[in-house]
Amino acid sequence: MPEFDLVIRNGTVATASDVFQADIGVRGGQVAALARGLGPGAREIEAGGRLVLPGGVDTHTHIEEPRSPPTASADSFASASASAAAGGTTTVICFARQSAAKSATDAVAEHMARAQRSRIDYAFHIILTDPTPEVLERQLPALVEAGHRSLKIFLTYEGARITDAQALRVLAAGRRLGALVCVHAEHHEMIAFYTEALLAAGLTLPKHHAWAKPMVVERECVHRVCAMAEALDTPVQIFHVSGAESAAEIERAQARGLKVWAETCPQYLVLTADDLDRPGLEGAKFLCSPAPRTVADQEALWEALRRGVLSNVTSDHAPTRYAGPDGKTAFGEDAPFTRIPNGLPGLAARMPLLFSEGVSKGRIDLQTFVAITATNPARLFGLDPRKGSIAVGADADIAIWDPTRKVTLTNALMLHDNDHTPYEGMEVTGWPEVTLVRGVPVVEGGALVGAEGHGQFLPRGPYAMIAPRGVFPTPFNPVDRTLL
Ligand code: DUC
Ligand code: ZN
Ligand code: ZN
Repeated sequence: MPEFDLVIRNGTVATASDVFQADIGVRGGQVAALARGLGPGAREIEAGGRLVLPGGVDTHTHIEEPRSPPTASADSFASASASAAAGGTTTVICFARQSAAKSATDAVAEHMARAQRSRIDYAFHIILTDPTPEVLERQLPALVEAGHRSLKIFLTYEGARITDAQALRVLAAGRRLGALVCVHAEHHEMIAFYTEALLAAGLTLPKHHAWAKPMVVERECVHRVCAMAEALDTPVQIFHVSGAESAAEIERAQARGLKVWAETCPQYLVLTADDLDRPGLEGAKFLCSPAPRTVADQEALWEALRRGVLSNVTSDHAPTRYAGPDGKTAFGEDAPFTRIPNGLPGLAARMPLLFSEGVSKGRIDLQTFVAITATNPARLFGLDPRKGSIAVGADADIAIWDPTRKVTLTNALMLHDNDHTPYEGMEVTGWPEVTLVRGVPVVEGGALVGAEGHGQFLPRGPYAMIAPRGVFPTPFNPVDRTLL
């Protein structure tokens, strides 16, 4: 009689703090035992010579998000979740987008319906593009109570951005309700000024996208968001930090004691602005916002990851096909950079790139890799102790890695519905062989074996990590309108 549904035997288990030899016994989708020499399982996986890691938690993914025609997202929940699992990721947080035309309640309900096809577990950030009193005071409290404990705002992008005055109201709502506010931080008016000037000067190539939003545009806005977070004593996460100057702003805010967390993404660790300058419209494959920067910025980001200034690495998965009427080239080969949809596919590549460029090349240790790809994001977004680590009682979300396998990245390996990967041809060392979600294989030996609909919604309750500090610049609390 087997003692476990599954035993993973003889592997090297890594968490954010330890690396040790152990078998893992799985029962009912959870880790039931963690010790050497466990009894038999109904199924056994031999993991000698392999790393047994917590499945990745990717907390910034655009999955099946409706877009303005003609462009469209290249993935469904079925394909995006397959892609995530191909790269060792077992949980995603994606976006339900409220707009002037749609209530936040409806946006969440519609996205929940789409997510029923997910093969891996998921939660939502609620994007607020029209944060009216009705949304903030009536809809949001119920949505947060239902487990949607994070909000996203854009300070740039026509049609999505909100003003600083609106951002302050969202921050106040996040503080009152216990929801973490995440911010796309770039100075909208500076970008608009630059863009108008570049177009007028005939500088319209993909590489000029990076000229339209240089680092100062991001650095200023990161500083402003930190100041707003300080003024309202509200924790925030800054999304997709792209280089040294923004990382320095974040470090300054953290040194002041603020609860400011920040992520970066693989595109800022392995691509540069030069990639946008590939022949023809090829550079469109690398066009994302913020723009990729320089090699010196990449090294500054690694240093910020090592020192904990940046706490997590996400994909910002936002796939658009290159070809076709809804693709990056929808407006033709001569399209100006302003007509090229922003965003890169990255769900599958995130962990292999991080492992290879980070662990295999000696930039970070294995525990840091686990921390920034799984444990920290799970904690930051209230998914722990169920997600983000390997521990008795946690979900058996596990990626079994061959740390020595060399793989040349191809689009086919990504298991997404996109027609390209910006990482085509890159060689990585280290690859996930099996990805398990709650003990059930989703990808095994590169083949998709997990069923659509296996994924579960992860409601998130209140959690201490994002509790405000209770520190304001004056003895007045402007959110609750009380004296301290
Ligand atoms: N930048 C974003 O902010 N979102 C999706 C794609 C991108 O490049
Ligand atoms: Zn963004
Ligand atoms: Zn994004």
